Amino acid sequence: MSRTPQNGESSKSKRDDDSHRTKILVLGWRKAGKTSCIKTVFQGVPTKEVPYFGVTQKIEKINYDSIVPIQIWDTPSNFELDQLEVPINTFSTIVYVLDMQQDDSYHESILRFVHLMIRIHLINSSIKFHMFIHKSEVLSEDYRGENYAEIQRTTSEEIEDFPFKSLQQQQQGGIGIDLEDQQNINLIINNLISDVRYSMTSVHDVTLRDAWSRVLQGSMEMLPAVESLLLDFTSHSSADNTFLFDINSGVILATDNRHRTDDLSEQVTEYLSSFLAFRDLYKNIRKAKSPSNGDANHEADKAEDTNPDGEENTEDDEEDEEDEDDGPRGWWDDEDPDEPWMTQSTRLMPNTTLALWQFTPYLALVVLLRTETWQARRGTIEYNLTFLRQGVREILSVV
Ligand SMILES: Nc1nc2c(ncn2[C@@H]2O[C@H](COP(=O)(O)OP(=O)(O)O)[C@@H](O)[C@H]2O)c(=O)[nH]1
Ligand SMILES: [Mg+2]
Repeated sequence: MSRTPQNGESSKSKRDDDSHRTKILVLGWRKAGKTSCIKTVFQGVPTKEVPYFGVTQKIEKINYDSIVPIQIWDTPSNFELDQLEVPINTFSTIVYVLDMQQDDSYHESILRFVHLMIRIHLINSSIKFHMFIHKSEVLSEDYRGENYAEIQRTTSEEIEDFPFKSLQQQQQGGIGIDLEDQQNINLIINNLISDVRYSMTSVHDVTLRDAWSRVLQGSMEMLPAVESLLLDFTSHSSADNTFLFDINSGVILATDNRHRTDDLSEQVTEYLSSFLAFRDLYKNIRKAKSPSNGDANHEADKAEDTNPDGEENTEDDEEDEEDEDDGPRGWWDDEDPDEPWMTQSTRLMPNTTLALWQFTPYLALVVLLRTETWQARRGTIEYNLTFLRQGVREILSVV
């Protein structure tokens, strides 16, 4: 799956150039579920195939094109940081997967996480850490909550107890921080404890998408700008909440953050995935304009785009000139502004309606609002949507 038509067909050199991708390194014990966490969400592999994944033999890089292009590195068993062929600075986030049902061995896994985290943090303190406390559906609800809290508590304790001074000798002070100084150590401890994020996950429910949503949002530099556009849209449209989704993975990329709760996000994520089960029915909207299918669609669109089409022109021209080694193209390069959007609305309860628009080929906007607002103001809302779309486009084009 791919946002970028150029990845599919036109240029091998672009496909090989990963420098623009935000990189996420996935680590963890063998059989913790690393490959499952990645493939079920970003490669659309059905959950029932999870038990049949082979053991990952070598680092595998999974490219995924969303609001930002990302690359997730899946690692094999017994992976050591020294085996990385790139500096650790290459990564924006480390996701550590821990199998929560293995309560006899998870202390060992936590120790490893803490060790990795501290080593990496001392090289680059802006790298983010996120622990997926995985396979949660296996445990009973009570036991699950207990384990979850226990794992977080142990992680914090192990960070506090870490023998920082041993690293000072090992690295001969090369990290530029004096680890003999307890004040420095306290600062590092506090930063790590407060920055590390935890999510309880399972491939069998929506929690995994939610966890990825936090990871992706954490690595999106433009997130605050997109959020404020969504907030603006929500209030101008008298809606309650707005969510921007990545269609193919079903991951929320941004929300207006108003009165939002995790429960609400989960429900909306569930809604989107059940709705998307019907997505083939909606594809025809696109096909009506460009007669080809699937990825080939983009090729056809590109050919159409070479016709002058008003305001799109300047950007297209620029892109065409540097077609050889230009940066990544955005979704807007292939979109037809006159094309109708896929849209759908559901009355959930007498008073609440959920409306969805396909916002770009890769993004969907889900709006939660009062049914009477929907009935009275649909036109205004769709009018506001045009501006929201334009705003998102502007943000993405400067990144
Ligand atoms: N119960 C349960 N099992 C899972 C889950 N995710 C993965 N598994 C199982 O864990 C095992 C190892 O998964 P895999 O993704 O290959 O782990 P990796 O070695 O860390 O890449 C497989 O047998 C999966 O079926 C989950 O959410 N719940
Ligand atoms: Mg694996």
